[in-house]
Amino acid sequence: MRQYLARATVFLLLFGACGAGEARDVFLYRGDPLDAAGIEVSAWGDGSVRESQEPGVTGTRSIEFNTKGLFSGAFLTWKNPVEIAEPSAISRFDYLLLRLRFNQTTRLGIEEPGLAPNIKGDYRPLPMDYYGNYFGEDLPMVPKVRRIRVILYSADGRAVSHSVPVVHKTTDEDGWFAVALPLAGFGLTAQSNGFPLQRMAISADIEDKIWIGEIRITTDDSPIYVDSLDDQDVGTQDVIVLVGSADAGITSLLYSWDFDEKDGIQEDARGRVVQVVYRRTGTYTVTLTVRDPDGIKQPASTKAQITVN
Ligand SMILES: [Ca+2]
Repeated sequence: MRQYLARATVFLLLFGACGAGEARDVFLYRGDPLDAAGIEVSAWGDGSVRESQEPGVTGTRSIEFNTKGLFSGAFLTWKNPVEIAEPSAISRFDYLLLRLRFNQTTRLGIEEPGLAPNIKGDYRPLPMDYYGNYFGEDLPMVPKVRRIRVILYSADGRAVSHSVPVVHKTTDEDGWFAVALPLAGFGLTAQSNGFPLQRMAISADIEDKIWIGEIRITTDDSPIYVDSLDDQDVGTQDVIVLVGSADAGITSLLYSWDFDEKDGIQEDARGRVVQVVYRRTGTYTVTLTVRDPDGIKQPASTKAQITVN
């Protein structure tokens, strides 16, 4: 009963703060002309930025910027600061959601092991002849950019920064990718006394041209769901390609694989698509664990049996 009352109170608070029971949504940019939106853009470092006539997600315009790395891109400045972390409204499931379109895309492949965030955006193609359920052409096109970095500046002189991996999933039909950075990842919580956003800097880990179609604060508490993997019978020396699939709303996800449960769960490979060769016969349990980089949500995992004959 106590728990019920507490939940009811939270519900009322949220209801009161958001009105009409809607999810918390604070729009910062929705594709309107920049003049009308009260936004000014300027280059960050050796990046460049301009208003584009390319339609945004819902509006008639978008913001086009060029980045050459994590310290190069665009500044967006709001003439009237927008409160994004109102203490009575903010939750740990609040995200800064960017809808982005990338100039350079590539076929999803196998991640390079030990990938550093700012080295390169290449995926290794799948082996031509491998044992598995997927063929290369079924894999989605994904941005070459692997990481987006954002710095937020408040009207009262604070600056907070964060970066997230770009999610490896398909776009909407117009090619927009959702890239969501949790406010908690910026250190913004109910204890932050709000955050009147005045300026934002945005960059990416590799050189690219990127369009911003929408920017908003939104809530996403949908849990991480991992699709089950199929058991497989293979031979020794077969190259097995495993493709993970998971969903958690707009949240970026990291895929971590262990190829043999018998010696415990380690990270033998990472990424949505991985390859493994078993050299000895036997039965192996593969474990895929999916988590969000900021640990906002509960990790989820699934297992499959690989029988090597
Ligand atoms: Ca293991």
